[in-house]
Amino acid sequence: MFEVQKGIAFITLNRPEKLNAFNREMALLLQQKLDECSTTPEIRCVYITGSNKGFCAGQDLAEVVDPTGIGMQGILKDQFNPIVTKIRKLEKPVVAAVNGVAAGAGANIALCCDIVVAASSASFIQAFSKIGLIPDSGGTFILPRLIGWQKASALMMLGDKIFANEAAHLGMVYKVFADDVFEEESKKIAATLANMPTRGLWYTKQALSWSFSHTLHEQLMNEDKLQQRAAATHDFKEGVQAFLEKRKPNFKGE
Ligand code: LHQ
Repeated sequence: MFEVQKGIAFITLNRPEKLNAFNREMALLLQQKLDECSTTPEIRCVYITGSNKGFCAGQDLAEVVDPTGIGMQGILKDQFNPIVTKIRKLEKPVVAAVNGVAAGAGANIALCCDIVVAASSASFIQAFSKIGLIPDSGGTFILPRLIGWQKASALMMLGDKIFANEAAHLGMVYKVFADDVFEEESKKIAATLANMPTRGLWYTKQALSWSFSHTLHEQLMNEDKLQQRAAATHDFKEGVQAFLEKRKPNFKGE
């Protein structure tokens, strides 16, 4: 499901009977919607959640073994890798609102988003090892960077289910909200982001991504370059002006 409201694109993974596990159709549709988010200037934040009680149970395993289906070939190349790449390259903040269980590729797609929040009953499972696979969808890149090698290694090898509070304690999740206020609170975060200086947020996202593969010296130069760009935006001028005039800024995302 896809809906745009007040600068936020709400994407709901919607195969509730399978805890929103990805079949090929849903994976390609998500890619299409992420492209739409990228090219629509009015969209200034993307909010991804799951319908009903799950967030996403990863790949639909029934589709993998279906003799008439696509099999293993191309699942990562055509389905999950482009999703992760599109989220990381999207020049707008992406919020993962993890409302329920997030397993396998579903967990790692959530973790690659810019801000991950979870309902207190939500859980995360690196389910891959339980079926003889390796963690994919960027999990081996992002999880050790979020929580450290040792804990990532244990979660990935044991395939333990961890609940939202533990995930937050480990550093996988920004905030946990009680189930009854989760939707409201997580949408407030998206609303805040949609009214912020969108270009500056994109440069922040870029700088953070680059920090994984650059030295401090290179990163200082990257920051300088990106800061020049941020300083050239309308929103920087507006932010400074509003501060000096002691009023609320009116950012346009430009
Ligand atoms: C499902 C699924 C599912 C189909 C729940 N598929 N039906 C990359 C490369 C190539 C190939 C494979 O994939 C990948 C990337 C990956 O994502 S690999 C990891 C794939 N995901 C999993 O292994 C997780 C499988 N699911 C589970 O372990 C459990 O369902 C979890 C722990 C997520 C939730 O457990 P419960 O809350 O007890 O729910 P449930 O198991 O009863 O599931 C509810 C329904 O959803 C059930 O159907 P049914 O008809 O019995 O009501 C499940 O069969 C179905 N479902 N996940 N991935």
